[in-house]
Amino acid sequence: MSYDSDNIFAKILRGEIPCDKVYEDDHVLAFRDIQPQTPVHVLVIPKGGYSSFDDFSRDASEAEIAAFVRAAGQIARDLGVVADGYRVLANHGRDANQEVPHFHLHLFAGKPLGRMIKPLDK
Ligand code: DGP
Repeated sequence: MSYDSDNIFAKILRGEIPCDKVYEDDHVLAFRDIQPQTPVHVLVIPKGGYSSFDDFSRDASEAEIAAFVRAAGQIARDLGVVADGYRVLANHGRDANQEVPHFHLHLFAGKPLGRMIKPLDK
């Protein structure tokens, strides 16, 4: 899908709407999810215009990808969630219920998170 620069995270990046920022560098912004699903629920996004993990993994530069991965790990350390554990997750497309078409990693922590997905019915 082509990138929609009117999406809500593009507006956050342009400073048109506020966010509860937890981290920023040249390539990455991270802020708290507006509808947290866990006590710690942070969204990590690249500053570049990528719609999902699909085009980010294909088109982003090595520097953007490295910065993104390094930042996600650093954010978890800064939030103090490494010892108890955390989960990172990215939704792409319809079957994953991606709502915002700007690539983002969810970082969930702060309570036992259970199994990742339900087992398939046998
Ligand atoms: P996803 O389904 O993976 O596209 O998740 C999108 C997440 O974005 C969802 O958990 C709610 C969050 N979200 C939507 N709009 C806003 C907003 O304006 N501000 C913040 N901080 N989070 C938002």
